[in-house]
Amino acid sequence: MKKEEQVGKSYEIAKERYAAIGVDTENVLARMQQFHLSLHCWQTDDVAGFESAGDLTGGIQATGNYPGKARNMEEVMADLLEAMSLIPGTHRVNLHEIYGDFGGRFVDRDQVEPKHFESWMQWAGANGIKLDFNSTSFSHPKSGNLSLSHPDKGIRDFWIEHTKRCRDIADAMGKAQGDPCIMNLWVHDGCKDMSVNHYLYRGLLKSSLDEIFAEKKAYMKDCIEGKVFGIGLESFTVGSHDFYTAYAAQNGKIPTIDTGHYHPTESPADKVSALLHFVPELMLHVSRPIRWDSDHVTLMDDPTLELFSEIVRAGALDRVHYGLDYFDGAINRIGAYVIGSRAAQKCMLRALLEPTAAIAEMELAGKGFQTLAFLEECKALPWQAVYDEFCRRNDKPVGLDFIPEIETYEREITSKRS
Ligand code: RNT
Ligand code: ZN
Repeated sequence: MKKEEQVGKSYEIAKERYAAIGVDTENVLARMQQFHLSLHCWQTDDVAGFESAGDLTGGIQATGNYPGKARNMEEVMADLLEAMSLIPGTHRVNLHEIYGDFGGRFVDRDQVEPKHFESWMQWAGANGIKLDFNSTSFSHPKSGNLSLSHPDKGIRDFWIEHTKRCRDIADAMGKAQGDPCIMNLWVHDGCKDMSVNHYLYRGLLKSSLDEIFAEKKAYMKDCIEGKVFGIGLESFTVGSHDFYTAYAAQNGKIPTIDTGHYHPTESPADKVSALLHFVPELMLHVSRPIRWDSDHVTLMDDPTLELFSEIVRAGALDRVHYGLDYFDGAINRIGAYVIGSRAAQKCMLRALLEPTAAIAEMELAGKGFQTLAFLEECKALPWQAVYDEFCRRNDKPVGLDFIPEIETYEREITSKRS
């Protein structure tokens, strides 16, 4: 039997199995088509960007030196299109400020303008891709341990200016694409060691944010991302989860949940139903932390399944923006993109295939064992046949068929980069 035929037959059986528990797989497939990931451009080059050849700083680290990383804008664009050609559905691209088209000149962060992203906007338009954006505080001589919370007004103003300009760029992108550009703000600000100025730093960050957000923008949305600690900034993080949660709730901003930014036994998934009662929307940075915020390639693991299930169970599918945020330089970077993106889709698919309403009713009726039995059964139902069908309908490789495609691209393109 040919693979195409196998996929079709398996799907027909899966459709019946799901119908038997009240799940309409056609409806789920239609919703999957509307599920857009925001692919983080920084997976192509280990967060290097086009500004300088300096080291990655700011408490983050990309490990591995697999050959073939993208060296310029054309290569980043080509790699993104290659990855997208192997992922079913339509997806967005998430840019960092350091990936601007600077024309070979040095454009400092307080000088950046929408024109530096003109070529990205054209490329996105031509390929039917929507863009999201990030300000960049790391890897710059003016960003030591502190940026927006720096006690020196000159340095603080530099980063305020940078972030305001990034909002202008995001706004221009949103306007051009006729859909809001989701702009994330993450600053690494923190202390390596003991500090008695925590309250001061957080006060400064708050007033910097107030200044940055003072101007209303019609075509972009602001997200703020906290974390626990960064490398070299182990003792204190100014923009902690609590800080940004309170700020977002008070100011109607969007918290970013990066799945690597919590204590090891803390559940990012559990935050969904709590935060969504107080903030308008959520942004995700789906990653895979191994012992720390290591940004390993996203997999279909329990934390990610739980996160997507909580979103679906809260009926909040359209209140969440689905960014990815991992950067593994140890394996083929296109392969990393494709595995992580498809894993995130599988998590969403499995969440959508749950007969949530029926289980919720059982739970409310006090039917404890039946609830557990259903949840347990869902793990083993033939969701994979539905994912394969999703790939087939999108004319994308089914199963492992993306491996030879990536190997060809490696042989012909990425392996030739020095
Ligand atoms: C760092 C944050 C941040 C970055 C990107 C590159 O810990 O997760 O989102 O990974 O902005
Ligand atoms: Zn992140």
